[in-house]
Amino acid sequence: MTTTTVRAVCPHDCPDTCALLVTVEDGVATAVRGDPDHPTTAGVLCTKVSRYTERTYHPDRLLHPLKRVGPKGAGKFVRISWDEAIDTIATRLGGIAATNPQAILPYSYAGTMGLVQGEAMASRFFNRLGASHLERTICAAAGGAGYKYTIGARVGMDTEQFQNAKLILIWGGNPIASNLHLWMRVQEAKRNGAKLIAIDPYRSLTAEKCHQHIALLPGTDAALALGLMHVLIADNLLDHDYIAHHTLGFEQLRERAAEWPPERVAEVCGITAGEVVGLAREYGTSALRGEGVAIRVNYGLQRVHGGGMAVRNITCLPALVGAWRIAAGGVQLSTSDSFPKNKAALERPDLSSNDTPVRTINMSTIGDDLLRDASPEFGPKIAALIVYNSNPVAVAPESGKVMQGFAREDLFTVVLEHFQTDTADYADIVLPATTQLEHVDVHSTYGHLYMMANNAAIAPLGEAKPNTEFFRLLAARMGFDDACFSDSDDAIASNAFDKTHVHAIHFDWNSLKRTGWQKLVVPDAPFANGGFPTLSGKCEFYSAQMLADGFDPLPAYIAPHESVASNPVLGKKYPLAMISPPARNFLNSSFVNVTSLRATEGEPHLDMHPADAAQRQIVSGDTVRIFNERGSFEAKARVTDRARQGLVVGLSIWWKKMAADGKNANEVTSQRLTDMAGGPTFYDVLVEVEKQ
Ligand SMILES: Nc1nc2c(c(=O)[nH]1)N[C@H]1C(S)=C(S)[C@@H](COP(=O)(O)OP(=O)(O)OC[C@H]3O[C@@H](n4cnc5c(=O)[nH]c(N)nc54)[C@H](O)[C@@H]3O)O[C@H]1N2
Ligand SMILES: Nc1nc2c(c(=O)[nH]1)N[C@H]1C(S)=C(S)[C@@H](COP(=O)(O)OP(=O)(O)OC[C@H]3O[C@@H](n4cnc5c(=O)[nH]c(N)nc54)[C@H](O)[C@@H]3O)O[C@H]1N2
Ligand code: SF4
Ligand SMILES: [Mo]
Repeated sequence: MTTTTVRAVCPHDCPDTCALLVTVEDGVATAVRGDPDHPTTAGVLCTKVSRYTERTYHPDRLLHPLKRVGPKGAGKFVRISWDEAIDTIATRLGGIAATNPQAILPYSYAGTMGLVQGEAMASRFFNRLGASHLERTICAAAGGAGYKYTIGARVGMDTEQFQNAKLILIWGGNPIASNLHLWMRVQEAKRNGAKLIAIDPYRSLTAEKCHQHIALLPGTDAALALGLMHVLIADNLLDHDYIAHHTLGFEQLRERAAEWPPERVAEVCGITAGEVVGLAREYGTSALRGEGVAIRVNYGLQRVHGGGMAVRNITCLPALVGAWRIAAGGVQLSTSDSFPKNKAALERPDLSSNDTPVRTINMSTIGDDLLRDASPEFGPKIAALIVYNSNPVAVAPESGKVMQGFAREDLFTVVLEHFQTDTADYADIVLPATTQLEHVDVHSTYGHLYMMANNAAIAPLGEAKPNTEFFRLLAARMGFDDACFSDSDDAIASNAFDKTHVHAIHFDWNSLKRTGWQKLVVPDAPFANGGFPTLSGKCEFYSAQMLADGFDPLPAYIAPHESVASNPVLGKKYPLAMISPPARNFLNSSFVNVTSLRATEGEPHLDMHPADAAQRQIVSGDTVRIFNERGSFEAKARVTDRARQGLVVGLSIWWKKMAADGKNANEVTSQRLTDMAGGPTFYDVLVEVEKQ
């Protein structure tokens, strides 16, 4: 027997992007471990990916191309050859493109975060074809925009510094479930005497392990941050020197913050004024003592109407108290802009023709957009969808409309997948894709600062092909003969980072493949001496750019679209706020079909407060129906004070076909968008719940 160890990378949409060691015995991957030498992975994987071989060799893996023979959604398919599949697709897309290529739309997200199997060959193809452009908003658009307006880029604290902090705010995130390797550092900080405070409407697995939990109403974080500014200013808990040298607009901010005394904040957030004052004083005094005060702000809090502004307001806090002065202080939303990705080389936007402006479709409104007819404003009706690295029928909001759109008989849909997902059931052609063990890739991350290389550990299973190979074959069949359509995956990877950029000056693909990972060249404390990547070079409390873009230039509060306070009429009918954050054993909708992981989650649950349950004669174990005007789904009630009163929580994202009623939480979520950047508002939802 020959046994080898192959260096790989976890491809999933998770900030941790772990370094993997894959054991291969006679061509079969038998174990996946975390690399003990990689500083953030530290030899530990989450339960999901330690079972990666179970997912890879799953008996339901798609191994051959398929074409649909039953009605859309019924999941009836027969095997065809790759040749027939590529011919059919080229013919259909060619016909549509002859009239208007913008009737063709890619739909993809982060099923793999790899820069090669993500938007490289795929984007080249769609650019060359002249297809509509997909705005990839579904996760992080609003928060990213709010963060960038304030400090210029998605750059922040290094995860490897959190263990040195003395006060850590876990704000709108549940790292035990979704950012395990940050949590390991936070635990180390706790052992060193740090205080941990969770800010979350739900007592998540993480919130219950923190010293303090502030359970505010969903969608009100922007007000809490304004209250903190108010107290910091009123109590003079400020780093005046840092403010003077490295920020813009403090005087205007002072006036704005004055409008937000703790009592007003308490009313809006559904917490006490004491909680606001206490949090501000701890934050300010700890920072002014020169201790590390760290904020891990996550995407949970920006899936609401004012999500962009909420992240912006929070991002102002470290500059007020000079937290950035030391490496263990500041804020981290995402590290992604630290990576100088070579987008032009990967995606080749220059292949687009300059004659027609490209139409943009927001992936968060795919339901409405699939149902829209041609018009001068909208452009052509969407006639073809190529789906890869995503499962929109399960994950996109207002699912009833998404399914109606996917069910259109006149829509031609191709799905590249590992499994027969809810989305694949609606495809005309399903193509088997390779998993991370079967292809090559290179990764940047959004939770640490290492460039990562993934080697192929095993040969593709069945007739599975990498996403890149599908687009190569299709490009060739459609007569696209540009040289870039012949690039190998290694050739694409070798240009992934801009070697002229100081952060990646040492990037060399062949050596990265051997070592597996390499840290970017970045300072430990990125803004110790200011130098923010904004136009002004400062942390912008006042943002002229925001004003130019039609926003309030100062931190503000934007109420949810749907809450009892902001929409009392709707609140009367549907008095409960619903959120559907990630379940620990799933990764979005990935892994729901891995039996051992699904068994741990059990079945779809709805956590509700005892008072809300009693009012509706609901007890734990009852099947309940959660509904509003958009739709309904069923879950098993869990009566618990983990959910604050007025809030229900359905951990997600279930495959619809694995739920008893064939539905999931997205039946009731809405397609209304965030204040900034067109993000979805998954956690800005009112519902009513009744016993079935
Ligand atoms: N196990 C697992 N890991 C994952 C994922 C997964 O599905 N499962 N998903 C991955 C993805 S795609 C992402 S984007 C990342 C980050 O994923 P996030 O979506 O940030 O998820 P969480 O870290 O679970 O944090 C969400 C937390 O925010 C809370 N929350 C909801 N609404 C509000 C609000 O209005 N205010 C505040 N303060 N809190 C609120 C929720 O109760 C929950 O505890 O995680 C990734 N990691
Ligand atoms: N109600 C509710 N809805 C949500 C959220 C929520 O918290 N609540 N979270 C939202 C967020 S943050 C996100 S990021 C989105 C995530 O939505 P998606 O990005 O769609 O994530 P997944 O559901 O994991 O689907 C990814 C699919 O890609 C496939 N895949 C993985 N690797 C490859 C590959 O190499 N090739 C191909 N062809 N396919 C591959 C997987 O098998 C999987 O089916 O969901 C959003 N939807
Ligand atoms: S899902 Fe996240 S924690 Fe789990 S192995 Fe992948 S990167 Fe690591
Ligand atoms: Mo996400």
